[in-house]
Amino acid sequence: MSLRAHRPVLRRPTAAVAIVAVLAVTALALPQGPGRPTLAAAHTSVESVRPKAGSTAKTNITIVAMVFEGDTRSNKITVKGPGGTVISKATKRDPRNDRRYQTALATPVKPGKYTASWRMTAADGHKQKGSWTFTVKK
Ligand SMILES: [Cu+2]
Repeated sequence: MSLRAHRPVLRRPTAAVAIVAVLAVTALALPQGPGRPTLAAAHTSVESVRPKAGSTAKTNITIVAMVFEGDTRSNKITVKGPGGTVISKATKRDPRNDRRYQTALATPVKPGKYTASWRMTAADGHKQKGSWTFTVKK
């Protein structure tokens, strides 16, 4: 399971601090609001998933959802059940929040082990992926 997204590998901490400081100052100088350029937006990580990793859901589950910590361009969630059967439908982004995604599931969902995999492109263009598992019981 890798809920955490990739982190930048910075060999020179002092340089990293300088870059962050420049970006922070630049971000402060930019106008705020939805139209704000995403200059300072870095690659991001997962804030939360539903159902939670390692949790048990009931067979009446209809949605798998994700929230990222930062802005994203796109994301695709694929949910596979017993035997590798894909039960997720198209991934939809919240039209008002580019950090939130969900997919409807083909119902009824059978009891068993499920894996939700995701492939996301962050606002900075970096591609990231990960997965988590949950169980469905009657
Ligand atoms: Cu990145």
